[in-house]
Amino acid sequence: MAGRAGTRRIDLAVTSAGFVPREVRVARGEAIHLVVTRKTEKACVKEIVIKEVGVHNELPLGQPVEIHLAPRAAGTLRFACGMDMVTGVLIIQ
Ligand SMILES: [Cu+2]
Repeated sequence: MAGRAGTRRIDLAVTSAGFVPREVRVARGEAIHLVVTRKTEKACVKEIVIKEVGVHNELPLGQPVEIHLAPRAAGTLRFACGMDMVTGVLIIQ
């Protein structure tokens, strides 16, 4: 189990263009700490959903929201807004 020191921080912003970046690459088994900040009112992204791992968090404007993940299997995890319209992907290799 990785401690905080071994956890990589990845910043994810929500802008009028959607999630930035839209694609994040992660090593299998790597502990990551996603820090998601919604920076606009002009997007429908008011929450982030990562269905496969049961993540569903509100994204209050301007408040960083922390999500801890340690994907064990290679593959992709989609992240999306609550309506599944604005999306991005975590690529686990
Ligand atoms: Cu939406």
